[in-house]
Amino acid sequence: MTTVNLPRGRKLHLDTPIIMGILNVTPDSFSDGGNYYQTDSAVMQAETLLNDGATILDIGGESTRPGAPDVTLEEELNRVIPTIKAIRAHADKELSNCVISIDTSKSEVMRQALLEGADIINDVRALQEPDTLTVAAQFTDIAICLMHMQGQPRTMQANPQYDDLFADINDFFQQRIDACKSAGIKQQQLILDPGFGFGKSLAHNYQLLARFDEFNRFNLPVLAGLSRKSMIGNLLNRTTDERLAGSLAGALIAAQRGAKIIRVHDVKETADVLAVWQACEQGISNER
Ligand code: 7PJ
Repeated sequence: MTTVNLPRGRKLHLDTPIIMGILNVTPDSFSDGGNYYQTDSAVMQAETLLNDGATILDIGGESTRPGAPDVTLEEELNRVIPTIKAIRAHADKELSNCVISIDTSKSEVMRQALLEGADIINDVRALQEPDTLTVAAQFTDIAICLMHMQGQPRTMQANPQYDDLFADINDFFQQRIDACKSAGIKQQQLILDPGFGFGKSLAHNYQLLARFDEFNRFNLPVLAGLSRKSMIGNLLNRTTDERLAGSLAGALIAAQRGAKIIRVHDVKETADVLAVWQACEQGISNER
């Protein structure tokens, strides 16, 4: 469980939590304002995220922010494929060899991204869209993040309701794990994510955070993504660019409750927080 194999013989070491840095290549991304639409600036941003301490770059061309417009296949490809190509072709080896995750729900975006060297599929729709299971099964040693969402991005925050929040999410995970296995994907390739903010009320989100460790029952790595989300903003009454401290608190709590991958915008600050926590853990074990 602590190591996940990736293409080209590489591995993700998850003994301690690692950081997935968000690289949005969208003109309407709510927190970056679409600053990285151009490939050049996306590559520069990729370099910064890695230097700041990210292990994975999560490249996304579709905004799944509540109410965001749908993106056509062509548009999404035009955003993410040139970015992946430019990173893989870069002279800086640390950059060209980095672990790339493709944040998409479309099978053709997955296919082209994986052909260009993406290592991880990060799908907020958990491989439920047409042909996605088939495409994912065709690539050896990729990792796949299956995220839970209730409803669809456009309407999911209208009135989310659950009979039993944890049972519903765990049932969903089991069903998607089974679907992946039936398609020929190995269980060890999978990462789970309860999906903060995706069809969840403020109360639901904090229940998830409080009992995040319950998702460890599958013996698969669990990812936490709450960076700058409304669960921080609505709790604190903060605009998107005032959510750093709240996001850091959330990241630390998730990590302490077993999250192995922390998906964030603010990589440098999150790396500092995790390093202080890890030093403390070391201090505790050195005392024994
Ligand atoms: C998540 C994501 C998340 C995973 C987004 C945002 C919205 N992928 N993609 N988990 N959120 N796996 O970053 O605010 O929570 S897009």
